[in-house]
Amino acid sequence: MSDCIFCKIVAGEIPSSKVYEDDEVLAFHDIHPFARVHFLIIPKAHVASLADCAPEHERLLGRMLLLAPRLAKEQGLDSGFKTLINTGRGGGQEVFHVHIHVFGGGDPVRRS
Ligand code: DGP
Repeated sequence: MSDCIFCKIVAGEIPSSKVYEDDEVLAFHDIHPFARVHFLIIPKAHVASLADCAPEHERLLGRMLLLAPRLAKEQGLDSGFKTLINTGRGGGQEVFHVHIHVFGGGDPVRRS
């Protein structure tokens, strides 16, 4: 989608601090971290939110979720981490390209 910030990151039109990339998934550090380590896992293909995912996205969502512990460990979150998926305006979603927040480190993180 031409006006989607995360699609622009996928396309390399906006720089990002990359954590992981394969042909379907990209992970990069959040620009406004709320923990010592905070990155986002996104699909490269545009899907607006979790509520817009369909059965065809099941495998992709599973892949994204399974990447969380692996990448968290690689980022030094050895003792654990939090995951968050904001969905819809009422769910606090600001960027309408589905993403998993993965964050932790430092003091315990309480944001829900
Ligand atoms: P959410 O509220 O779940 O939609 O969170 C969107 C997150 O995306 C927010 O924590 C800040 C992050 N973000 C927004 N724009 C950019 C950007 O251009 N680059 C990066 N790295 N992160 C961004």
